[in-house]
Amino acid sequence: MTDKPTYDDWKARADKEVKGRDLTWHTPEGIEVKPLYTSEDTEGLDPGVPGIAPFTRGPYASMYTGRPWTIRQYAGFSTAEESNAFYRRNLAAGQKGLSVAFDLATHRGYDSDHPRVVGDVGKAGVAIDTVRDMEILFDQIPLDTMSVSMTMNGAVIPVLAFYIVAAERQGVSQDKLAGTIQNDILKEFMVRNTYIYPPEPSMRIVSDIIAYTSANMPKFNSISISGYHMHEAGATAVQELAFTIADGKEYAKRAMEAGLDIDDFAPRLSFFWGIGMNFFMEIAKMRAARALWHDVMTDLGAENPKSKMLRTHCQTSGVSLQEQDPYNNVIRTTIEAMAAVLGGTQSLHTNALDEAIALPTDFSARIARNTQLVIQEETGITNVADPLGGSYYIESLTAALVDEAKKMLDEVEAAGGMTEYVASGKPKAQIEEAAAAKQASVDRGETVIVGVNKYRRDKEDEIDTLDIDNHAVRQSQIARLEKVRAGRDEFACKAALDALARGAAQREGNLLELAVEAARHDATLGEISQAMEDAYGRYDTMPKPVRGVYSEAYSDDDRYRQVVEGVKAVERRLGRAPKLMVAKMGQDGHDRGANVIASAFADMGFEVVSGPLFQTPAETRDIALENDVDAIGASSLAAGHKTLIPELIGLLKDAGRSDIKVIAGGVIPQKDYDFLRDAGVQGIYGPGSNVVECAADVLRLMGHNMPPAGEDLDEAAE
Ligand code: MLC
Ligand code: 5AD
Repeated sequence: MTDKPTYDDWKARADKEVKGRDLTWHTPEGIEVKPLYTSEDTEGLDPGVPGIAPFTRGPYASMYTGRPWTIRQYAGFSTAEESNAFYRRNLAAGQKGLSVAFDLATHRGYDSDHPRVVGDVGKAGVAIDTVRDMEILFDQIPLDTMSVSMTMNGAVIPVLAFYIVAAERQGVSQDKLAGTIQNDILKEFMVRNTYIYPPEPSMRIVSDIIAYTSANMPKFNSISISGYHMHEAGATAVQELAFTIADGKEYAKRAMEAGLDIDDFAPRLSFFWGIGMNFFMEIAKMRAARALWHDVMTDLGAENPKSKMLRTHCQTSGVSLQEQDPYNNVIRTTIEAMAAVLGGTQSLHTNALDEAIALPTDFSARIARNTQLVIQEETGITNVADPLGGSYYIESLTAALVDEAKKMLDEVEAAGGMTEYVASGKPKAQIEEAAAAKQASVDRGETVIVGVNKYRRDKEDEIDTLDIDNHAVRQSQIARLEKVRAGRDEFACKAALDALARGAAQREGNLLELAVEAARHDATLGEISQAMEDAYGRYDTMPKPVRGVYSEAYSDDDRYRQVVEGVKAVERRLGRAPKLMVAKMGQDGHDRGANVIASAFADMGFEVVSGPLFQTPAETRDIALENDVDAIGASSLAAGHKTLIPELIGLLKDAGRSDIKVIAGGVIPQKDYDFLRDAGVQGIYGPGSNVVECAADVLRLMGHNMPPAGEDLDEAAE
């Protein structure tokens, strides 16, 4: 009998084949992935079985063999009527649960008639101002049987109150409501940015909701602790894992400090992961998360196994999808959906192929939904629980992620817990560094994106995308708001709002309970938010872009050096560095793109002024004039570009400063380019733009002609 071949035996063979080339892969999380895994890697690693602690292999014993994951497509746009019709079409076509996307005005606690949100109403989600809107949103959808997730964090109190009261008006009592509210404010301060109040009162809101739902809504998940947005902001798998588990621990500790028994609320804490293209890493991440959560909850004293059992929703990655060659996005989403399922998700959203440009159309939503239906019903994947369990690679990657995340969790603990750590700005900065490094790696072609930085087509196909008439939505919302205000008992409504304001100011009562009362009297979302804002104030932060990531990644790159030289030439001419303001107008808080641009341009020698989030065009103009900038880069990811950017250009003109160049970047459909150019926008940089080329272009706008990409430095110097 011959001896069993070892890893070393294999390595000797492989080395010969590749002539000694090092085949180790260093992942962005700093994990070394070997070219082969064997039983030697899993000695001592036993992940157990699904449904039994530590749940590494899945929360339920039978997993999909008993019940498949919930096909839960996140959606919402325009008015409640239109979103309701969209939901009902989707449910008829095989979707199983609902997931509501609210518009940006709603997220930030403003009624649709508020002057700050003129460009935001009905964009990126559905506009909800009153219980009446919520009733329309769920018209003919039975809330006692349909599980509904609502992605709301900032204005979480009024939105959940509206949902409870809308159900009441449907004849469904709150104890029957099954669903989830996102209610995860810590990650808003880190990456998603739709907070309203400062961190401390925001944390009180989270625990008041946990207290209220655990007492009154036994089937409702009080929170969806989300790594997804960190992932989208550029976090590595280890960062996403560690910061999310740390967030969960922080919420549990706060609820316990508020007097709740851990086993009374922990079974209804749920999670949410982003699933990107690093296939096996994503599967391992989900398994590692379950093992970590089990340990964290055990340490906190939980006894009920359900308290230690991590259940999760997943969404395929938005940032992994591209504007160029968009049908490739169907392939990407399929692969990511497979990772989510092989990782054992309970609920899943698959993105639509037009993600990089607009919200889904009926067509693109159908393909996205069918991706899940095909996996569920055609592949046999659901017939075995955790089919990858025992894979040498998966098990050792899972263990490596647990170890790495534990180190980061210890750091958070040493800093005094996640609220403190978030307040220090460290996790945000770490994620932004990872994001800038990733962008640099894409720009340099080290990370391949098919159809974007490799195999790019000469001419792109046009695809139909959804356009929302934001003006019409706003008009119809305003009309309904007026009707609701005219029809309510003003005295009772005011009394309920006053009680809420007192509860907020004096730390008395439960804020959700008080808001439910106000909602029963038809108080609006803006009024309920304002009642709490009076006590807490509105929270502002200034972006602080990271430095040095681009210059390091590009230290040996000729084109980069050319651009840096160009910046210096402009500097010599002007007697100061060229100045770019990076502006985020409207209520859209997606700032990964803006931060990457700010950080890269600063590295290339520009003076960068980063405007605060949520500006009006007039505020942007003021900052631009104060700082006497040469150009303004408006970053737009949520469809406000057609209103906000032209308004800014008009204001600059009125101020006699049409010399300030306005450029635009982000999620902007090609079909809007002409409109923006006619409005005076001088450069438009959609998804997939190369940041260094973008800087070269900005120099050109400033009258400094760069040689085209590809010419070397010597030619350029001639
Ligand atoms: C499940 N069940 C089983 C079973 N599997 N029973 C027997 N055998 C099995 N194999 C039971 C469960 O116990 C449960 O009942 C019921 O079936 C439903 O299963 P679930 O696992 O709870 O699934 P679901 O209801 O879909 O809940 C999934 C969840 C939840 C726990 C992850 O929190 C959720 O739906 N989250 C969605 C979050 C979401 O959509 N977010 C969108 C964010 S978009 P029981 O009685 O035990 O409840 C976003 C983007 C942005 O954030 O930035 O805007
Ligand atoms: N409808 C559908 N999907 C949406 N997303 C965000 N808003 C909506 C909406 N209104 C998805 C996108 C985005 C992620 C945050 O959620 O995929 O990348």
